[in-house]
Amino acid sequence: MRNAEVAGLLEEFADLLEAQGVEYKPNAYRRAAENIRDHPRAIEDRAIEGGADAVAEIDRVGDAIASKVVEYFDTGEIEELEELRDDLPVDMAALTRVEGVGPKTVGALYEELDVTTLDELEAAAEAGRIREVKGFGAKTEQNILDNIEFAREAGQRQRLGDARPLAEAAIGHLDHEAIVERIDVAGSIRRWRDTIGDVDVLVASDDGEAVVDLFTDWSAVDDVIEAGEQKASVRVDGIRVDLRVVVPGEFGAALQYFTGSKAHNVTLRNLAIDRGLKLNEYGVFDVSELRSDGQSGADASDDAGGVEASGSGQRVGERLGGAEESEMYGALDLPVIPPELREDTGEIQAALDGDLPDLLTRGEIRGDLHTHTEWSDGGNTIAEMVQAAADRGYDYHCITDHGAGPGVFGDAGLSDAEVREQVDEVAGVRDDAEIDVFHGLEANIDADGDVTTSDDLLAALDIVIASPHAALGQDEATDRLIRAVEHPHVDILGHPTGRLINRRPGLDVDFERLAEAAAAAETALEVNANPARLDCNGDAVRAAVEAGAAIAVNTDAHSPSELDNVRYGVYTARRGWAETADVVNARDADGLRAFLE
Ligand code: DGT
Ligand code: CA
Ligand code: CA
Ligand code: ZN
Repeated sequence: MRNAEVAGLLEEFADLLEAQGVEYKPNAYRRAAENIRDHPRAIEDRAIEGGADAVAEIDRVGDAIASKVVEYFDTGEIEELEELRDDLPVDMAALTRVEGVGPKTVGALYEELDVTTLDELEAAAEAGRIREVKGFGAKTEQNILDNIEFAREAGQRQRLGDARPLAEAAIGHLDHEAIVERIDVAGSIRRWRDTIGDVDVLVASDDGEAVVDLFTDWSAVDDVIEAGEQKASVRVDGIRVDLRVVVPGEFGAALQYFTGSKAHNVTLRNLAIDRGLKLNEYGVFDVSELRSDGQSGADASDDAGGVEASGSGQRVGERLGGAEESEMYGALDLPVIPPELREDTGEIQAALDGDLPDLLTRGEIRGDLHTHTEWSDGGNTIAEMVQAAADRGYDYHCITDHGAGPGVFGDAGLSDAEVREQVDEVAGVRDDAEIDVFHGLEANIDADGDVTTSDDLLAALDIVIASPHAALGQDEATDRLIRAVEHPHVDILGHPTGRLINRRPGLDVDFERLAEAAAAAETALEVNANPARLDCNGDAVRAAVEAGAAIAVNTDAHSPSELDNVRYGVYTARRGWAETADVVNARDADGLRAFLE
């Protein structure tokens, strides 16, 4: 699938047009890009088999854009895009990652100051040249300086929501082949970190070269970075994927080792050393009988089960295991520690004490508490969203369209009168629905922490989410959010920091203090499962759980398919040690009602 690649080109097209002051057209390109990215079929199949007409069948993709897509697959480039790039030879993706710098700013700064890269932008700001440009001031210049480092780092790591589907596609490509005995992801992607440096895939096979060939021949691969006998690295859609192949008898050891984190492994290995054990990527070994000069006391190779001489320095002592990850932890009398916890933040001690959390699981989520419909900026009717929830086996569903307020643009936010109108439609859907339907609102938190919907309307609704959508550049927002959490009608604080991963750092919040206030006010903190947000993140969840605050894992879905993002929220909550009992939407409908009351 090259959908993401094509979407990226169209977005660049949009940015370059906007930088030149073109109106409307950029948004048409962006909407087309979004739908091509989400399109379930490979865009290249449509373009090559059916031509522009078939591409234009995708919602919001017009004839002009469709023919550019076809041109791209026919010729390898889009001529008009090449011309735009020549006119404006800037690193648009990097520059627009700076909070407050959009395509128009990039266009102006190139025109006036020849800024093309982040380094040049920083130099211009430091020299005080940006404030001299018409339409810019000292404040904008300072803002750029403050945000440039975030933008630089954001370029280095991928969002989990982009990397995880890619990892699963890699596994799908490799898995069905007879030569692959076992396969799993490792590294940060197995730990469900919110951002990913590279994707690690681990395979058990006796024929490494065949697996490497299969991997590098994968049609999605844009670029083979390196390929050896037992490992290879490739680039797909700008994301690096590392493959390692090990013999089946060492799969568990390698999985444990390459899952990391490095800090977790260091602490675990030290624990092993204290017990006369050696833990490495090949297995777990009893080295208590070995002499201190490093000579093998026992005959290691016999016990290692036919391991070859190479690397035998690592395979010393009596082999206790390595085929299964459980043998690695088991040798230390530990249960397998869930990958999401492996950050060396107390999980090994908890495992030693028999005190690992009873983590939330995906199947325990009973309903989504934060979803949108076409009444605000969603794409579907109330009935369609409720049916989609029922299809997913949920017990209940909450409709929470946007209320009008700061940060909600155009007619996306409902007036009080519209919310009251919506009550009737929800009631109608409720009568026919297979599951319980709750009617709520996503209200807005203004810059001072006030909720901008009238109290009597909030009181009439089943559920109220309050979210920050404006003034997201505030340095210290804890008191602002505490005000919202303490509002008597607010049930859930939605996406608390307002961050957008790699795009906007979000509010600066002291989560310990916020969580204490939330616990006292019995307001839940949301883990927004939209992969662009993952907000609260794992650390914030941990603070919430420790303070006794409730968690809600919600998708903020604007369409049925986005309900499936819930897994990103569940794993983010797990990274924060959230137990089933901490999560309000892991309760049944009556339990939820009790919480809301
Ligand atoms: P990333 O890719 O930056 O998001 O983070 P990871 O954790 O996936 O790191 P990566 O891809 O460099 O390596 C995967 C795992 O392999 C890592 O979590 C731990 C293990 N590992 C890699 N290199 C070393 C090393 O030099 N020492 C130790 N102890 N472990 C390593
Ligand atoms: Ca990695
Ligand atoms: Ca790696
Ligand atoms: Zn929302």
